[in-house]
Amino acid sequence: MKICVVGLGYIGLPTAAILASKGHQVTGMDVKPHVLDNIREHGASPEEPGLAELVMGELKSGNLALSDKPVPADVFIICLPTPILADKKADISYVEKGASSIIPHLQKGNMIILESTVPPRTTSDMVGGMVREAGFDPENDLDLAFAPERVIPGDIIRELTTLDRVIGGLTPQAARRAKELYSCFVTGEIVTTDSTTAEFVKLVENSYRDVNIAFANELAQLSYDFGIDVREAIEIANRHPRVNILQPGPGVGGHCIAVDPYFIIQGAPDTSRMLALARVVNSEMPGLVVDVFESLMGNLDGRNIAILGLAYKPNVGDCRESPSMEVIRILESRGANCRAHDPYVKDSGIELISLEDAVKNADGIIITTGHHDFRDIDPARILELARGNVMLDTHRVLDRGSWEKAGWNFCYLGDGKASRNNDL
Ligand code: SAJ
Repeated sequence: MKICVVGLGYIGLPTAAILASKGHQVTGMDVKPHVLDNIREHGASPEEPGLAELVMGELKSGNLALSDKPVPADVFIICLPTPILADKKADISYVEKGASSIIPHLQKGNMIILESTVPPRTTSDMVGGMVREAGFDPENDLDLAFAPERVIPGDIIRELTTLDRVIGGLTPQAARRAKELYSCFVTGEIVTTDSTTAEFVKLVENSYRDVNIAFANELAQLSYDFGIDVREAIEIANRHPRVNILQPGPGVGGHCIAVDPYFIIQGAPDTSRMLALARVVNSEMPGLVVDVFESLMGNLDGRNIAILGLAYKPNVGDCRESPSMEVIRILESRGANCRAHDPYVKDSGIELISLEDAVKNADGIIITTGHHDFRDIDPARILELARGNVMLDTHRVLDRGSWEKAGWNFCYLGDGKASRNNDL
């Protein structure tokens, strides 16, 4: 089949390359010239195992072509971003532009598949409405489907091909046809439904995780009320066969879990009470981090603070919606001078320096991302460089015993037992 993949980001590019590897004639299209240049030169980021080789191989084989405009095809797959606006509503303008750019190429019998995470009813109302305006009957002239991705960056190729998928069609025939296409590379089960249910399912998966992390984070907040160590309590509670509490931390980041619940909330704000509250609890965590730190350090005004970790989660370089940024913002609003180090992050909008430079003359240190590399930091060496000795580990990556032995005033986030004597 001739397939045009619109948007060559972290989902569009691997999807285009995998479809090409199954013998389809794929054109990957992106409006950004530097995205196309990068793909031509490097294939893909080396952080994604196997992807660059796959892309390069398919470009060479001729099954994958690149273009800055959509081309006529049997199937159009839209993989464009849906960021969140300042008012916490979904920004579907990229999807809207992408859909309108393929309309001049549409012919009866074509299929349009939307992969971008969108508010429920976007496939039927927005995409359906656009094709109707262009003179097509969205149910009879075309097949419209929604096929959300579920992959985790760093393991995209494996997850894209092996995870179960949900595909929702505007009609049962559209769902069947999209399933047939995806069956060429998905070894997991493909469950079909209507497009609005599939949109809802995608949002529910990430909202489920957000609510569960909020539960763990609320326990961390409660640990200071009751003088318990939250991780110890969770570990013991999780021994119950039907209890599986997640881990608390400095908040929830990333472009999915911290964002997707709002796509449900915007459509039904009065009913989405638990989702909204989970967002509130998780968004409070950077403030708790700074309060705990302040209780250890005293007044933060004029203090030098080293922030270790800007990425939103361990061992990746992605800073989108990272709680570390909010921790820095709050510290600076209380007069602190922050210096940040992250071995994975390349571009964050915040100046990044070496570990040594970040901790030099620091009055205190906060571990804001649980990068495994941080386990190798030598506490004695860091104490020599620093000016103070306060360390707050929000992810429990460091070994408290060895840091205390080296002379650090060491604290884990959510350890209300150790904070009993502090004025939190
Ligand atoms: N986090 C905690 N405590 C935990 C687990 C995670 O505080 O116990 C925090 C992390 O530190 C991070 C945030 O949550 O800040 C999100 O990280 P994550 O690893 O849970 O998820 P993402 O955002 O990298 O990827 C999610 C995944 N969704 C689910 O697990 C339901 C992934 O499968 C989706 O494909 C992806 O969102 C997406 O694109 O929607």
